[in-house]
Amino acid sequence: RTLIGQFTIGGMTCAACVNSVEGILRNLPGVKRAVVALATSLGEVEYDPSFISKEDIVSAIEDAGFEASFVQ
Ligand code: 9UX
Repeated sequence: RTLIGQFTIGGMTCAACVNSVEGILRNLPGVKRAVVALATSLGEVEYDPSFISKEDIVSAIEDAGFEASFVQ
């Protein structure tokens, strides 16, 4: 099963922030695809909910020093 989650991500100010957030997301177990956009502060993550929850995804982003909240 695959779900798509959309997140607002705060605190990204340069392209390297985007790369680091995408890298964090792509390394999480159960994450199949992750794309983050600097201009809109939005991220989209395709994930398997039997491995990871949207709350865990938010926590992983926040542990890296950014703010995150789940949109839908
Ligand atoms: Mo850019 Mo982001 O110099 O954590 S990497 S601000």
